[in-house]
Amino acid sequence: MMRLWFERALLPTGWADAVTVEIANGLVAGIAAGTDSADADERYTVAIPGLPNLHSHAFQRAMAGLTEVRGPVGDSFWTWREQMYRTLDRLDPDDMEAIANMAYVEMLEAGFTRVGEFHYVHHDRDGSHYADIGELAGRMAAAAASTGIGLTLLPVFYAHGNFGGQPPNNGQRRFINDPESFARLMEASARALLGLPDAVLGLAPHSLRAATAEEIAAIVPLAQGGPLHIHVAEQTREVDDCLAWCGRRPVELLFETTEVGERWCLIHATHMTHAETVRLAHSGAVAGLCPITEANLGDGIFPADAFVGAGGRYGVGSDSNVLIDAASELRMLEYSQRLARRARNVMAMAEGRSTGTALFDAALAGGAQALGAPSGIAVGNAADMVSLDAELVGENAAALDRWIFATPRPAIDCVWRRGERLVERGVHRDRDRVTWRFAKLLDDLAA
Ligand code: NGQ
Ligand code: ZN
Repeated sequence: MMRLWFERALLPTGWADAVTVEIANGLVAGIAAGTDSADADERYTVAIPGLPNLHSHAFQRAMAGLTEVRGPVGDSFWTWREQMYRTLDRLDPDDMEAIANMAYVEMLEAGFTRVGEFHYVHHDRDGSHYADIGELAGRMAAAAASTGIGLTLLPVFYAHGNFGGQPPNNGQRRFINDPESFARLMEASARALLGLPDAVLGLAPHSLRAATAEEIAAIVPLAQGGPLHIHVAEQTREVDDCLAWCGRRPVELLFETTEVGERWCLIHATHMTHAETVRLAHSGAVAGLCPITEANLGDGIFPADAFVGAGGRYGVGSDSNVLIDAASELRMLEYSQRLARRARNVMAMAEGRSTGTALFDAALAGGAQALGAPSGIAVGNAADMVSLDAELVGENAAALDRWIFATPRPAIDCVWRRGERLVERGVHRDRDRVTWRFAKLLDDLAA
């Protein structure tokens, strides 16, 4: 049994003072407020729960900052995707693991304690299957094991290049499965997670472009009750292509062909009519928002006020990992709403409510639902916690608002996963080793 003491801690009931957290076997075993610090093993200032990062493509961290130079014509999401496919053509399993290690170290340093890895690169560089079809899934699990981040692995089903079952293009060859090979991939992925204490296995049809409704129906039972994720309506071209093919919009089509409920997480869902927005909100599914990536790729702005006003649930993800930072995701989400609506404190939703607290609470609960693992500092939950630098964020109720909106440099001091302190003074214990390997890989890619 270990005891940590905090001057202030954000508990499910709100802020509490002089809090002792008891930890046993990686779980929170007891919480008491108004306690004496003398009995504690270690003392800290401000504690908040670790945040779930509900959507990541770890390998894309290798191209962060390398796609910001203008090309010959009309730079867009689709030209970025071509660059992404070209990067991918060169990565082998060791590279994939090294990049994931880097991304996961940065996630932990940023206050994310669990990641939903939307894992869609499965095959060798020529498209042939590895001897173990779960080779690369295993590399994601290995990166989670060595860095210590919690993992919800979402093996991705990808079979087509666009709506209507069109054939995939050459850049997509490493992603492709049919339902039969995907079933083997799911078995291999379950094996890869065996050594990880609280790993969760779900699955993800990549998008309605890459999977038909029939295929989605065929693979969903393989999740055995686990989380189900899908990209949807991120770009207006996707909406136009869907309308041209079937006369319906992507979110509409998904609801018509699939039973969408609380196990589902719809990534982006940027372009929805009001009716679609309300339908998604009422379904109980989570909207997986990736505000920094959506801005970076020029996707558009999610109709957050209508969605949350209708009771919609959301969480945040770092997606392309162009910048890994929990506070910045929440800030970007609020600021995009302010800019679009020429208003302030949009996501607070109620008079007297702090915007930072509303954003954080929603992302904590939505992320937990989407990743199939509870969050928050509560008895029985994994002891996944973050301490903030009290000098930067202060110690009053405004700490979350200051952390999200008003802190000029990283405010994270320590991060614990299952009670183990992985980050100290803002630095992960493996940072040097992981960074060295990652820098070498970037040099090789540039050569
Ligand atoms: C992905 N990324 O699968 O990595 C996608 C782009 C696609 C984002 N949606 C590719 N941000 O959607 O076809
Ligand atoms: Zn994505």
